[in-house]
Amino acid sequence: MLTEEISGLIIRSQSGFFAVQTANGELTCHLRGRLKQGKHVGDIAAVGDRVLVTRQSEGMGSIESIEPRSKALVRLDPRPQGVYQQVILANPDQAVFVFACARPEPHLRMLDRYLVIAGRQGLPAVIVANKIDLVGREQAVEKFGFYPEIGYPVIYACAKSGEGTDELHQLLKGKISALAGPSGVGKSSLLNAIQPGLGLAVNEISEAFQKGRHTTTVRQLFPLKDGGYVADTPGMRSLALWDTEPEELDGYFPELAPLVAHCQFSDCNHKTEPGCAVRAAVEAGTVRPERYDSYLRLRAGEE
Ligand SMILES: Nc1nc2c(ncn2[C@@H]2O[C@H](COP(=O)(O)OP(=O)(O)OP(=O)(O)O)[C@@H](O)[C@H]2O)c(=O)[nH]1
Ligand SMILES: [Mg+2]
Ligand SMILES: [Zn+2]
Repeated sequence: MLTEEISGLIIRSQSGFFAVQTANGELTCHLRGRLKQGKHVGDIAAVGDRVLVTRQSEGMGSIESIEPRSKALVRLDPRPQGVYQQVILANPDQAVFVFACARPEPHLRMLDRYLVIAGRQGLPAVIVANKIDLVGREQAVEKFGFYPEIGYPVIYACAKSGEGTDELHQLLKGKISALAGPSGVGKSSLLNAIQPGLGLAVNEISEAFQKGRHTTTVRQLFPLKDGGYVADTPGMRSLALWDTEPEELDGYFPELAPLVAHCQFSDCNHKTEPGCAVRAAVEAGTVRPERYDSYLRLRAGEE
């Protein structure tokens, strides 16, 4: 007799086991042997993958098939037998980047790098500017206010007072979100403000990650009570721009992308060439020098 296949979502992975959320509860699953056959250059199944499973015994099951991923956050892991593609998160709907207005000072070049990574993976990105209590809204807008103009919404928040947390909650609802940001900016505090205990749970997982146990670490999607999941993605920084060609990079700077067609030379590097439309825009003040600087540094392969 054939066992019935049921659909589910991988919400946790640890040491070759997967927790799959189905309509009838959670099953701890392993991968069917045939899925592992052949040569693999990356994770076969990952958190965020939609799968078909069969129930084996009480609470246990097998993953029979994996739906093709729409997109994935991938981290390259150099191994002796070649570079391995670790899937940090499959099928994310959006990236949410949390920075603090102060303590720690926002490192906007890092944010720009994150934005390129999100763009590269086809992910809409939203910025959360937290700790507005430390600088006041006006100064916060001075720092982050130009991002919406180039296509990245900003939520101004204070985990302490709860300001902006409803807006963040609305953003996360019903979606799979990859959350990232430097340490100490208030990611856990914001999640706790949205749902008590959520930040704490996320912290435990991300601490294990930061201890460097990248290959054995647990990855997890945290469910929101009213639908949707958040995944902490502490490895965001190491999500290399590996296969990004320098010429391709301007495509991930929304304010630069439309300019390059107007450069005098089609192979313009936007550095010293005459008739460069990008540099002209920087000089005219329509492109922010900081963003241009981020662009040049990323293009040069800097971190
Ligand atoms: N003044 C102020 N402090 C905040 C705010 N949000 C968080 N904090 C404080 O900032 C510190 C770091 O907050 P966390 O929530 O642990 O930061 P995190 O981003 O989760 O940090 P990691 O887990 O290390 O990545 C804590 O002492 C919080 O109390 C805020 O809106 N205003
Ligand atoms: Mg935290
Ligand atoms: Zn140019």
